[in-house]
Amino acid sequence: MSCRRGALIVLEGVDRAGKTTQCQKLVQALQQSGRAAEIMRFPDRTTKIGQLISSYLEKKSNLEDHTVHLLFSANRWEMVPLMKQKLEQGINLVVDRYAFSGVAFTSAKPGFSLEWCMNPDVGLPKPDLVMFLQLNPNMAANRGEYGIERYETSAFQRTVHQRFEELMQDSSVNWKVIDAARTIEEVHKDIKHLSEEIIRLVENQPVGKLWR
Ligand code: ADP
Ligand code: 2DT
Repeated sequence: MSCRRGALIVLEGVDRAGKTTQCQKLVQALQQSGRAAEIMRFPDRTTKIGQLISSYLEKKSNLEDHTVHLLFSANRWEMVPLMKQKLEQGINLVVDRYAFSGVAFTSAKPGFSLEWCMNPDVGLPKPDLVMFLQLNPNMAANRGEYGIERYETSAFQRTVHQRFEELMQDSSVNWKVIDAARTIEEVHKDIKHLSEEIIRLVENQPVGKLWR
């Protein structure tokens, strides 16, 4: 291969586990050590599909549950050409939520199986590493009140957490559980170490396909 590819690194976890804080710190740290790195987040609310999702999350509009699930997935698929391009250029992508949030949140609704929820995301670029920021609900509660968006209730979040636990049983995905109850710096140190390791490991390997 002529050029080393970037790694696709995903952070997942329940609300207020520290995903956004840690994505920003990781990108900064990678850049400071001379590596190209960019942040991405899903949903990406800037696209037309993202705007439909944003309006739904803000409870300004209602969408049927299957429909909104497929929109979240479409919002990832529409970014795939750009993601592939950046990875090929050697840019490491640090992603705040991905298909795992998609499955965990929809399957927390009554009548949705994990399998049905996973299907639309089968074949997406497969993350080289998925770090799950583990934080118990009491600790999360100490980090501030829930917001007013859809899904921001403790009962729903508990079910989402159970779904994440089920998804983490899948050994085809490179899951790492991170204890997110520690200080921001302690959590960052682990995340940076695991990320640097995976960046070196995959630089000459092709990007995989998720759940295929
Ligand atoms: P998420 O993106 O998972 O919802 P954020 O990164 O937005 O979480 O963090 C939620 C809140 O908790 C923010 O106010 C942030 O400053 C704070 N926070 C993040 N990580 C920690 C930590 N390790 N210890 C204490 N507070 C934290
Ligand atoms: P934030 O923008 O605060 O992360 O909240 N969600 C996210 C889904 O239901 N399906 C998905 O595919 C994704 C990526 C999680 C976004 C909210 O949307 C939920 C919280």
